[in-house]
Order: sequence, then structure tokens, then C-alpha cells
Amino acid sequence: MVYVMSDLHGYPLEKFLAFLKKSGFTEKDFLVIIGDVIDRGSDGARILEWIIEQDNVELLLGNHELMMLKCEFAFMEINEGTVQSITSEKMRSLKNWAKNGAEPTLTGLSKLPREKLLRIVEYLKGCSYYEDVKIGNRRFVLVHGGLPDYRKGKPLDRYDPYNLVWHRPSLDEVYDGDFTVILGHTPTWHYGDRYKGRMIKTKSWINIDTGVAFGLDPMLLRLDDMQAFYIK
Ligand SMILES: [Mn+2]
Repeated sequence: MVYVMSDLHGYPLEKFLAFLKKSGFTEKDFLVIIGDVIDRGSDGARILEWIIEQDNVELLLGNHELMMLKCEFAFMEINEGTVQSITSEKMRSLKNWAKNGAEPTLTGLSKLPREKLLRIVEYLKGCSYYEDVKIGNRRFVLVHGGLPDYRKGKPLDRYDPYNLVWHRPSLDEVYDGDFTVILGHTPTWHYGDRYKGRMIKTKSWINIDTGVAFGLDPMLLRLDDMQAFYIK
């Protein structure tokens, strides 16, 4: 079966693995994480390390992974002693990432052997912005932020990648295609206290970012039977 989750934001790895197991996830299942496994919390680098070792787990890009990739120079060139130049553009990228909770991720990454760091960076460079999956007779589009400037029938590869990971749909945003969009990025409490820690299901999309970045726990959604799993 296919499970999805989003926005782990450095959630403690052992707690995350225990939650997966408790929800019935086994090596026969597949897990798609819809972006933002790093930053804010302590275990972002450990989660990345874990993901690259799994055959049945796929990470889609979130805005935080994109910010990390833009700062590749910070832990590659410096580590290697080959810093060519820190341009003002690089400084801006670093400042932006730092502002968004990069510190624990950088600390974790700096402890890894260089070879593993390289593997993680190469893995992230190969990640997709979205996944279009069919389960039974239902179609799902998995994407971190949503579908900005939605137009019916517009191929997914025609959307601006940057906006796919930064978009925040309003509750009444409608995607009138033959699919349900599963997204994260905007903690559900952002839409009102009554959604705090729970997923939001609209006619067109389901938001599964339960707010780990703000001290809450992640959730899992199993697409085959639409069963939702919560820690509490
Ligand atoms: Mn995000």
C-alpha cells in the first residue's frame, strides 16, 4: 500500500520510525514524503541519511530542500577547501536558509563523512517536484505546496517549480481535474484553530502538514483506503 506524509522538519528519527511501524507500514509498502524533511528540528540530516538507504521511500522536493541545494557551496566547497568566491548571491541564499531554520540541518550534515554528504546532495538533485499516482481507480497528485495558477488540463511539468513548493492555497481553491492533490507546506492550524494537528480535506485537495515545524506531531495517510494515522 502507499502511504504519504509531509513536513517532518527534523522530527526525531526514532519517533518517526516507531510511528511508521505502529501504523502498519512494512517493507512491502511504499512511502512518499512530500517535502521538507529538514530544518527547524534536530534530525533532518539523519532523516535524509535514512531515506537514501530505503528502496521503498521516495522524497519529493519541498522549499527547504531547495534552499539547502542552493547552499550546496556551504558544506561542499568549504569542506573541500576550494571556496572559489562567496558572492553576495551565495550570502543571500545562506542568509535565507538560516532564517528558515537551517542550523540543526547544517550541524547534522557537518558530522557526516564527505562521501555520504555527496550521496545526499546527489539524491536531492534527482528528486521530483511532484508525483502523479494512480491507486485503484483514483488519481492523486502529490506536491509540496499545491498547484499555483491552476488551469484544467495543464500538464504538471508546465507549472513553475518554484511556485509548486511555495504555494499556499486558500481553503476554497479548486482543482477541477480527475485527481486529488495531496500537499503539505502550510501547517493546517494556519487555516484555523479547529484544524490544529489534523489534516484538512477539501473537494480538491488534502493538506497533511500537521505542524511538526511548530512542535506538533506528523501524520500518515494511506492512499489505498484513505485511512489517516495520528500519533495522538
Ligand atoms: Mn514547506
